[in-house]
Amino acid sequence: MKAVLLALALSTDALIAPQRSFGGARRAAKSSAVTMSASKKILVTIVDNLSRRNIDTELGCDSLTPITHPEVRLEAWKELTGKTIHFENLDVATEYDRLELLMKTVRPDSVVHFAEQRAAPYSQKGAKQKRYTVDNNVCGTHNLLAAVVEADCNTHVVHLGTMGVYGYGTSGGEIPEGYIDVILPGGRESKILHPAYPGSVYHTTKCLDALLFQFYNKNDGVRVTDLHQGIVWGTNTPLTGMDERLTNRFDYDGDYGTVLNRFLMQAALGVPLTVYGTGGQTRGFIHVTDTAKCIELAINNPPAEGEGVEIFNQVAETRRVRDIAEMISSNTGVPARFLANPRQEAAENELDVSNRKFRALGFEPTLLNDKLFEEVQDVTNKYKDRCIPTKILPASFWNKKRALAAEADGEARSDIKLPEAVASR
Ligand code: USQ
Repeated sequence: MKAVLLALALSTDALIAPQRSFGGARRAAKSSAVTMSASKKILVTIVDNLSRRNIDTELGCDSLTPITHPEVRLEAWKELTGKTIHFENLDVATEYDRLELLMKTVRPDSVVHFAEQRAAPYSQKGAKQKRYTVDNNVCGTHNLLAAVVEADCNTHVVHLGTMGVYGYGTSGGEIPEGYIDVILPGGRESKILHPAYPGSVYHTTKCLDALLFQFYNKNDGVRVTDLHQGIVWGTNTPLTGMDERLTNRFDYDGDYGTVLNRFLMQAALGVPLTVYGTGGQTRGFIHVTDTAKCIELAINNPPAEGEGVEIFNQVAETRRVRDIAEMISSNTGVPARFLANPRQEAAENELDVSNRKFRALGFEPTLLNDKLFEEVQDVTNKYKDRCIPTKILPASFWNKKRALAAEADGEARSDIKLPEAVASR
């Protein structure tokens, strides 16, 4: 039996490939374990327009880890595994006809949709980046759904969403996986999508995606799994770690670097840790290897025909930003520096997230730990000469008030630099 997996890539430069052959589990009833039936052959196609590389040029920055050309990555994969991954250079958001043809030709069982601009700060940089994020993300998702319907291929769409759709106010209770039971006026009971409360243009596009999924699911029966993912940390998975040519991106800059990776990298270089505001923001975290495992679980457990959109919270644990900074500081001796927050966000929030559905499918979360921290710091040490220190400071501001606050914070900002000894080497 042959299964086809299409990965629409933009936000990652990772090779998207399942870690083992997986069964064609159709989840007839909600099962409590991953169903692995007879192994089947997986054909993987990556669809990518390489736009993340163009954004590097725009920002004058690059991944700390060197990223090879797609051809080199695919050759390395073939050399190491004997397997071929097909590559299609296609812009999902603008080349609809080619996408539809691809869907009709390949007829994939599953599509993993990563093809979105993924950085909240970049999406707040200015009108150009706001418009690009909306155009790219919303049109890309819509084109994919329309193409699934036109190709009549019954493809299961697995989408990388975000925890940020729920917002980060303190809700006073646990955030469920996607849906909440409500009592409408008149005492009517209903189950609805959790209210959307995005904190950036980027997060807003993921809320809009959720509505598109709801509509195409209701109208055309498209099967969708939306993964509300927390902040990813770490560098490689066991597969991308096999060879330097397969290495994942490691973004450390103020626009694309995510908080934990930034702190680990700053600590490795001796740069004070850039805590925004009071550091009282609580967020969900997940290691990159767990991300890959969760996607595999999602592919293996598609919703049954006629079921609503499946939503999982792809989060291992929640942590407060200043607690993470403290943990890294006490391990490394590198101090934290509290900067005026460039973002319009709650200074302090609690966050209690359910991931019970994912755990029931077999997800065993990797928690923040020193051994994995060391692995990230080894990678940062190896490539530290590629770091452009001026790119570490936050460079996008949510609004004028936040930009002015940063200007007034000149002294703290001027501390964010390499220690003399390292800088003069
Ligand atoms: N932060 C700092 N210092 C830094 C960087 C960030 O204090 O140097 C703070 C931010 O103010 C924010 C928190 O750390 O409160 C998280 O920021 P982040 O840049 O790590 O994550 P975020 O912008 O929320 O976005 C990232 C990914 C996005 C994903 C999202 C998951 O870029 O693709 O959807 O994490 S979540 O945050 O759960 O919505």
